[in-house]
Amino acid sequence: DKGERLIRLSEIHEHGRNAEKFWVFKGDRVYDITDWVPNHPGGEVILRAAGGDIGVYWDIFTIHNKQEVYDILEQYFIGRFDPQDLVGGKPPSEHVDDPFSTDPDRDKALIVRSSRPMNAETPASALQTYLTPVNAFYVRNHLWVPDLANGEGYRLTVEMIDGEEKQYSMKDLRAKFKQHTITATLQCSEWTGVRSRDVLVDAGLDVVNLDEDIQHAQFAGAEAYGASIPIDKAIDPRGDVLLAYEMNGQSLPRDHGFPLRVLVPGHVAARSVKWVNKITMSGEESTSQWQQRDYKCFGPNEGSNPDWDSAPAIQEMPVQSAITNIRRVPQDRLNNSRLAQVYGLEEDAIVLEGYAFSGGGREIVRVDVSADDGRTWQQAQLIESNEKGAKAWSWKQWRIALPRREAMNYFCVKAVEESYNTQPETFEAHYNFRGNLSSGWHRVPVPEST
Ligand code: MTE
Ligand code: MO
Repeated sequence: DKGERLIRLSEIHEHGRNAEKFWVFKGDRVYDITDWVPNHPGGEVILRAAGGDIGVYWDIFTIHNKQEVYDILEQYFIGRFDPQDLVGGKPPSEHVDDPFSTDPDRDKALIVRSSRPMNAETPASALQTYLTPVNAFYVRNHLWVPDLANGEGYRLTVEMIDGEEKQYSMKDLRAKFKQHTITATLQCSEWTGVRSRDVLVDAGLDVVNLDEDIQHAQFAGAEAYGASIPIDKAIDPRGDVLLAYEMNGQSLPRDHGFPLRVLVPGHVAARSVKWVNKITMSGEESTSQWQQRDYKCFGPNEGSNPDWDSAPAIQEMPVQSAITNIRRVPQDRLNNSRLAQVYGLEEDAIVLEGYAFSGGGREIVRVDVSADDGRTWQQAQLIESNEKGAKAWSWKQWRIALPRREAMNYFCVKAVEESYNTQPETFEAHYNFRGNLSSGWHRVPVPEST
């Protein structure tokens, strides 16, 4: 195209991560991405590419290979690569180390949604047990898994509001503080470690006369992730915030934060920072993308460009429930089963199973199930569990048997927690473009085969 600015490679190199403006190229097109950096869903990690070829990073972070991402980049077009700098008609290739090359191997049972970064779901079959097995536990990484060898060189730094710092090795944490185990749902697992409260007190925090300037505990992960929680939660002896080094009684796997992660029970899992290497007492929330942007919620009408700053970061989770299993039990197999007795069934039945959960340690007190699209309801049996921790940090599993002939189009479930909060009837009513906190009644079509 005539009239397009031609840009020398040396000029692009001058707009690296320490410059005022950040330039990148892709193919022979050059972009000034300065204004995009604060909006980048992956945070400031994008600055790795500043001053060079962003294409090689997209080959690594393959999540970018889609039209909406190309469209965003195009908005920042400033000119073309000067033909003087082309080699064989192409921009010179640049080599970057692939940070994902040392990611751990994963269990084949996981349902992989993206592999770089790794995002993988627990298969429904692994949700039947109360404690989800470690190998089937969902993985949610925003970046790569940091390679921290055997954890021996690992240090946790705690910074007070006056800048005073104290460091802990894994040995220090294990030797110095009382060990605690809690059962908590990210989906669901048991977590062992030491209390953040104990470490903060040891590092010099006066929890009795708390400095009013301290409002948040910020956590930094060893790759580049970060998030924060209100200080009250971090120091509440019954808040059970752990610096965890074990999961279901075994050492944390690398994907889940080896050697140390924060575990903030009752809060959105985004605050449970993995590979945590720094805790900072602060008047402010974490400035990370994941605190300021992604994990917030909006009204159905607010569209995809909402007022991010006025919405609070998601912390405690709302009440939610789901159906995970549906099976038909013919009358002759009901015999005198306890479920059949509880529900007074003497005919073909459908047994439904699932879970219910609420944040903030608020216990699930009731689970209502409907076989007729939400017209009439019955209460499911809540299954007892031996959960550990000061409050109800973990899901409740439930089970119900219903007469088969009552099944209409949909099975529905909704849960009620101890503050009598319950779930909205429809997803439409609280749809938001982030898709966050979608806690409407879970509806599952009545399967043909039942
Ligand atoms: N911590 C770091 N350092 N990096 C991350 O990408 N992802 C967060 C949180 N902590 C993340 C992190 C999010 S959004 C979730 S849902 C949980 O980790 C997932 O934990 P899991 O992978 O152990 O299931
Ligand atoms: Mo998450």
